[in-house]
Amino acid sequence: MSVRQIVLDEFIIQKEKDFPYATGELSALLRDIGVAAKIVNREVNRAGLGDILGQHGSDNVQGEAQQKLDVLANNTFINSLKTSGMCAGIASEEDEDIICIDEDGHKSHYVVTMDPLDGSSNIDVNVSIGTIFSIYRRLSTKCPCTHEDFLQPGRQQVAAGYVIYGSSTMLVYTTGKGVNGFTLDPTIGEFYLSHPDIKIPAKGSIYSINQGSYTKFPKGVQAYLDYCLGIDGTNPKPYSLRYIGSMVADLHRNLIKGGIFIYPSTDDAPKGKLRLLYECNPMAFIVEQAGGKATDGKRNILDLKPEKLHERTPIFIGNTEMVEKAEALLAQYDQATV
Ligand code: P6P
Repeated sequence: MSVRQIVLDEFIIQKEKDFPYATGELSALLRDIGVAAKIVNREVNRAGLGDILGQHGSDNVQGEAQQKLDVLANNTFINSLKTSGMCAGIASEEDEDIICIDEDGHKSHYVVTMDPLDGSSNIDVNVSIGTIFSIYRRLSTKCPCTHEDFLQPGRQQVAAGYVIYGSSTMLVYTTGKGVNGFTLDPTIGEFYLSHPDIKIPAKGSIYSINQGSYTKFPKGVQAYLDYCLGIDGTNPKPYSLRYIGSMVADLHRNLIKGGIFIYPSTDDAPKGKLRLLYECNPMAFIVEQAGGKATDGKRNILDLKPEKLHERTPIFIGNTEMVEKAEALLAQYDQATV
């Protein structure tokens, strides 16, 4: 008789034993995120059937046109976290400032940063998109929470994860003791453990970057791309370019198959495009836990001290060997990537 696969909630509770002082608060918070992911999944999967496609008619704090699903996903996760009673505050890529939840004095110990729907420009063309989140222990002790609770180095994350709404919907997360992936069975609305203890392959032959911006990249990045393509003659087996334009999808593929994802600085965006709090820190925590590496071209992403809620950083993330090859070429061309 085949052993029934374990569901997300059971797994979270089982793993609580890894933390001797666990109060169950973090477990409850992770379960609440799982519930919100199921609600967003339902809307994403029927996006073409209702009036949920297209632009919302507003811009987010990044100045990016919000898709209707961006707003729905943001509100869904905020509402789920507000009612959980386990979250003291939220910083969302979609909102200019933090959202403090503890006005009623309930002393939650955790805050959440999130990109509620990353890659949303791909919604209308049915390309995989995702949700990305981090959980930190709050530093403040009084209610409400403060900005310092959210401006912690990524190394302080207690958990990080993403949901990929793709050919199947998966939730992948870490609490600092490895990375585990769960696949949603939509017929019963349960996430089942499908990818236990994910490790990024030691070698990779996929590179992911918006190569169309080649001429705007630092010379060291151009040199790395020339290496990937075999143009500089030193790479015996040129790599394959795979780029979806949805960070969660690109990173999930590279996590499973091996590869490097790069969003570097460019002439017109010296800090790159991706946000440190909402995209780079959670993904760096996950990839590092899976045996990979994530830097800004020089410094480990998780060691960066955020100064602003929406600050951006260049990112080189994936196999350690590939990231270090890119870093070596950046150093050789002595290009400051930040
Ligand atoms: P570009 C999506 O808008 C996003 O934030 C990431 O998911 C993705 O990796 C990146 O931007 C794509 O940016 O400039 O290549 O279109």
